[in-house]
Amino acid sequence: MSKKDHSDKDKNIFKNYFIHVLPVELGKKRMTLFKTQILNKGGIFVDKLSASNITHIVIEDSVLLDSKRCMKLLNGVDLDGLKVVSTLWLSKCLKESSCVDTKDYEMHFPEKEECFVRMDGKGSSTDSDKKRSNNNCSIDEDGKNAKFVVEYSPPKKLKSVELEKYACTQSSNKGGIGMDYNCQVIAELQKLADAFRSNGDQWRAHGYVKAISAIRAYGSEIKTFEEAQSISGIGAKMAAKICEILEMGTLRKVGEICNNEKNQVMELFTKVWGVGPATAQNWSINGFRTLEDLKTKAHLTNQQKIGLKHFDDIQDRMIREEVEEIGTMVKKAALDIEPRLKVELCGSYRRGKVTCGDVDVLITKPDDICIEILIQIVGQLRETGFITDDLVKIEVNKTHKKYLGLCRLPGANQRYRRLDIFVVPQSEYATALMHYTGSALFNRSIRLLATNKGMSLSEHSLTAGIVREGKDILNDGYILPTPTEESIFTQLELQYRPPEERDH
Ligand code: DCT
Ligand code: MG
Repeated sequence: MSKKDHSDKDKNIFKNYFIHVLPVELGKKRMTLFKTQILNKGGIFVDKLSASNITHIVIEDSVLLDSKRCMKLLNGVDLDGLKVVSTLWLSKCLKESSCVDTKDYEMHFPEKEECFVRMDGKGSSTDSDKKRSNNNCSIDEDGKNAKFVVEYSPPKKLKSVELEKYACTQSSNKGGIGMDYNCQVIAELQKLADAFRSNGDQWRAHGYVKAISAIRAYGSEIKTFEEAQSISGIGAKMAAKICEILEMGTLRKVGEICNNEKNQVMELFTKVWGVGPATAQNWSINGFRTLEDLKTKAHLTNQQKIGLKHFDDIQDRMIREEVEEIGTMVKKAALDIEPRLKVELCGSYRRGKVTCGDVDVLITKPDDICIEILIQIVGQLRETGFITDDLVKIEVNKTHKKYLGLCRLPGANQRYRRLDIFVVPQSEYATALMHYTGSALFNRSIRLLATNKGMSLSEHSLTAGIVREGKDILNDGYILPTPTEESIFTQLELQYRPPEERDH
C-alpha cells in the first residue's frame, strides 16, 4: 500500500462516527489532542453530551471503571443505540490507525443486585446517628419537636425548566388514577425495559423505565412525533420509537431484541428470586432452557430453590385486600410483642396500586427499643406457620433492619406471598417511609434532585451543607429536621406529592 493510500485510509477511520469525549478527569491538553485527532481521522467531534446524533461517548478509563460514578455522570442521557467506551479504545484506534472493535473497551453496566443495593443507600457512608448527635439535634418520639443547633445554608435554587426534568416534580398520574393513555406505547417500551434488565443492561433498562414514567405522567394520548418530543424526559430518539409504535402498532426493535430464544430464557431465569443476569447467562451457556432444567440440573442456592419452588405464586400479583390481611397478621404479632411499635404498609400498596407484587411492612420503633425486636416478630410469625420460608433472615443497613421471606395466610387455597419487613427508628421515620413507599424511580429522582441542590437524601435522613469536591465529600453537612414526608418536600422546596402521585 502506498504512503498516500495509507494516509487516505487513516483519514477515514472514524468516518460516520459522532464522538463525544466526556471532559471529566481528562485535562485540557488531552481533550484538545483527542478532538484534533478525531477530526483529522474523519470523525465528528460532538461538543454537547445532550446531542441526539452521538454514536460514541468516550470516558476516561479510570472514570469508566467506577460504574456508580458513570451512572451519575450520564444520568438523563439516552444511551440507546450508542456506545460508551474507554479512552483506551480511542488511543488504540489512533495508535493502530484503524477502527478497533469496541467490544473490549465498553462500559460494564451494573447488575440487578448491585442496583438494588445502591438504591438501598448502602453506597453512602455517612453515619446519621453520629451526625444527629454532633449537630445537637433531637427529635421526640412522635417526631414533632425536632431541635437543631446548626448553621443554615440554603439549598441551591434550580430553574423551573431544570426541575421539570425530575420525575419526582411531576405527578405520576396527571390523567387521574386508572386513566391509562398510551397503553400500546407503554407495553412495547416495557418489553424492551424487561429485556435489557434481564440481560444485565441496567442503563438501557432505566432509560426505558424513565421514558415510560414520563409518558404515564403526560396524561393524554400522544398523537404525533412533535407531541412525543415535547414531553419532558423524551428525546428525539425515543419520540421516533413512540411514533413507530403509533404508526405500526409495534416496534421493530422489540422483534429484534425480545423475540428470540436467548432473551426469553434470560427473562424466564431472572424472574426466579435470587437470580441475576450473570447466573442466568451461565445457565443459558450450560444449555439450560426451562425451569425444569434448573430444578434437575442446575446448582442452586437456598434462595433460588425457594424461588423456583414457589415460582408461580411469587410471579402472581395480589389484590389489595390480601395485602391488608397479611399486614394485619404482621401488625398483630408486632404489637403483641411491643405495643409502642407503629406498623404500616408501604411499597406499591401505599401508592394505591390495584395489585401488588409483595407486601412491604414498615415498623417504626421508639428510639429506645432495641432493633432486635425484628427477630422476635419474625420468630413469632414463623412459629404460627404464617412465615414459611426465609430469603434474607436479617439484613442490617446502619440503623435499619430488614427481613425478606415468604408467608401464607391461614385457610385453604392460599398462595405463598413475598413479605418484606423493615424496622427503623422513629428519628428516621419520614425518610424511611418515603423510601420504602417508592417507587424506585421516584426515589432515584428525588435523591438526584437533592444532590443537585447541594443536599443528600437517603432512607436515613436529609442532609444539607455537604461540601463536595469531585467524588470526595469534604464536609458531611448536617441533618435537616424531617419529622413528616411533607417536611422532606418542603426542605427540598418541592410541591408535596401524596403516595398515589409517586407511582412513577
Ligand atoms: N426500592 C427502591 N429501589 C429499588 C427497589 C425498591 O428504592 N431498586 C424501594 C421503593 C419501593 C420499595 O423499595 C419496595 O420495593 P418493591 O416491593 O420491590 O416495589 P413496589 O414498588 O412495592 O412494587 P411491587 O408491587 O412489585 O412490590
Ligand atoms: Mg412491594
